Amino acid sequence: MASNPRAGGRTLYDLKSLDGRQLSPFGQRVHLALRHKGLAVDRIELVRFVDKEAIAFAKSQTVPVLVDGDKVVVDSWRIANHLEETYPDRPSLFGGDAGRALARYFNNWCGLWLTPEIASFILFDMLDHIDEEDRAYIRRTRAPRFGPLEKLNETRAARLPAFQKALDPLRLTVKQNGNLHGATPGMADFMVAAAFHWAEQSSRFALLQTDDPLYSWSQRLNAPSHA
Ligand SMILES: N[C@@H](CCC(=O)N[C@@H](CS)C(=O)NCC(=O)O)C(=O)O
Repeated sequence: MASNPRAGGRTLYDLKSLDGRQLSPFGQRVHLALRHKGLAVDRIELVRFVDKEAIAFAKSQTVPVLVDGDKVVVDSWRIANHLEETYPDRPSLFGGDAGRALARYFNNWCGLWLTPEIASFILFDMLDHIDEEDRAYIRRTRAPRFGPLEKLNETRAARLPAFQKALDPLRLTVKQNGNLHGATPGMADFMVAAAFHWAEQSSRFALLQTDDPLYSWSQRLNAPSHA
């Protein structure tokens, strides 16, 4: 956590789309965490993928970056921890240390599996919502991992059933608990649901059938005001 020379209020640096879409799953999870805690954002600074100088003050190459008073916090997991520690009297994101430890699993699962997996279905379509320079940047930086992005769309329908099947443990848990965290959603829910929100914002390709319990759960959590 660095100290911020331009301190004051609460500012969130998030990804910019051409048309006001939420194109960062990591930004969206911070929005959900802030809302859960009842904390407002004074300013949202939208930056393109290529606008690295806009977040250089935070020594970061990625968004989200939260400036909260005189604190600069980089990385959504760290932001969640910062919010939990700084605002302990607000509704909890983790429900204690054990909940935080288990939520870390979901942070890793999202980072290592869910987000790249979802990207393989929607990344090519996401190019429609970013400008020319960002498009070139995404193509160049994602090709080593995904290959040519248009090829992904040729195989995605055939890959979908395996993806949906891999969500069975998540689906069953949500069915049994209501949310991952139980009756009240917490950070694990926000991290996972935000990834589905990103997919919806980026592409018309449906990852979940509308009768899937994960669909209604994700819609509820990402809705402008969720229970
Ligand atoms: N672990 C980071 C990941 C953040 C991340 O990957 N952000 C993407 C946007 S969704 C980004 O800024 N990418 C910039 C780039 O690819 O150069 C977090 O949880 O905040």
